[in-house]
Amino acid sequence: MKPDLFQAPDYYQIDDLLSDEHKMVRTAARDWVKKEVSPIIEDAAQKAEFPKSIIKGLAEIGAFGPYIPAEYGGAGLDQISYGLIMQEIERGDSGVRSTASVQSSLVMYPIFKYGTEEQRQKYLPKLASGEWMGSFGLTEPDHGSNPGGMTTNYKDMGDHYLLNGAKMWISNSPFCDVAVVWAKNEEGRIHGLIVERGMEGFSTPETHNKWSLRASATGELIFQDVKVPKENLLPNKSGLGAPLGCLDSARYGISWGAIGAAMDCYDTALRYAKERIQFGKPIASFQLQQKKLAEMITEITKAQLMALRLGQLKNEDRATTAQISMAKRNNVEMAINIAREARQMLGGMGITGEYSIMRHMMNLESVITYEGTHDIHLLITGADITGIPAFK
Ligand code: TGC
Ligand code: FAD
Repeated sequence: MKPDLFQAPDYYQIDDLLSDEHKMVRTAARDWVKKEVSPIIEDAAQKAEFPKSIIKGLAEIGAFGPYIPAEYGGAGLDQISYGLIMQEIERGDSGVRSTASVQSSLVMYPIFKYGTEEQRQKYLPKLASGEWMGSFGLTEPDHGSNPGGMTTNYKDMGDHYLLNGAKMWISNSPFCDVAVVWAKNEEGRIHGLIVERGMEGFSTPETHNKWSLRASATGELIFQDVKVPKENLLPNKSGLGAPLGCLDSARYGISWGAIGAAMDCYDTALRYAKERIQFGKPIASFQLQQKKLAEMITEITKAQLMALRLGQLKNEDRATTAQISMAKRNNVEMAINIAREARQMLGGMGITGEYSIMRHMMNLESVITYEGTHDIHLLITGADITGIPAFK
């Protein structure tokens, strides 16, 4: 792969709206991605392997629990810093950002928000340092967009719970130490349970043959009469709103992350267009190529402003689920469109692993599907503005 010459676009001087701490956090993440992710990520994606060697570095830049308080090992940062870290990581690769999103928003967040003090003390510091890795089991083979229909269930056996069922498409599952699993009790109410690797009847087979997010490990979570200790139930919230609350946090991070992927594609295409000569001129001198670049930077700038405003609202605890859906949907679509245009600008070189664009483009097919599909987010906006949910 070519050396990482990335220069971040900031067309509207949005940096002026960031604090010194925001910029410091972003610089640390950006430098780390250049040094530790860019040199290895193409190879990892080609081999379809999650590069476990980066776990320690992810922890060191605060990517595991950026907004979890320091007393539990988190970085104690605000929501804009969290967004900026996700942006920089996804600039390197969406699969690496996925690992950080799951660990932070889908594993640490529910334990912090819905767990007991004992659970926080036991799990959060180890998850923040990367000593333990987590996964989040909501989706099932027959229940993806409609998680409320889940059939994974547990029974109260007196001194423990007995868990049965299966989850599918689970990021980090093949190597996770703990899984936050959503299951129905005997009354059909959804609760979160912390399942640990090594519990009898719990297995995590890997899903192979992916053309997308190849540097992220995806798999199943299978529960066959797993005895889960009673103290592993998350007691402080139940119902579908509990997992959906975690998704709000992860989707918010993705709305920033997608900007990173888009910036990388734009920056690569801009540099290439200025250097590539055809018909005796750089291709950047042709109007059709300038149109592509001008539209890319316009869309990136709009997405940056949207994410920043959403971050301000999140910092004030005022961001709604529907606002988050709009940003996730808009920014991921923006990124995938830019990846497709940028790939064309590189001609034949665009399909090779010499450049990051094709990898981003394929990754973004997962990003536009997980954490709620593009269609589902549109319907969330539709339900919000009309008051009429059109899901069912
Ligand atoms: P609905 O009737 O709308 O809601 C059920 C209950 O939940 C409450 N609620 C929320 N609570 C907190 N936060 C939210 N964001 C909430 N949204 C809804 C709601 O008030 C209600 O509460 P109550 O007390 O009245 O029962 O539910 P529905 O069944 O009609 O579904 C709505 C829909 C379709 C929007 C929802 O199911 C949905 O978002 N589906 C998409 C599923 C999804 O996003 N799955 C993601 C799985 S995780 C993943 O993909 C990780 S990828 C790895 C990575 O991040 O990198
Ligand atoms: P379906 O729900 O079957 O949807 C198929 C199509 O139908 C979509 O286009 C959808 O938009 C459309 N559709 C569905 N319902 C409606 C409707 N009411 N109206 C209009 N159109 C509709 N899940 C986890 O729990 N944890 C994870 O860590 C995780 N990681 C993932 C990693 C990867 C790489 C991928 C690909 C997925 C991951 N997922 C994870 C699962 C992901 O959240 C689901 O794939 C997603 O929610 C969609 O579910 P589905 O694939 O079953 O598609």
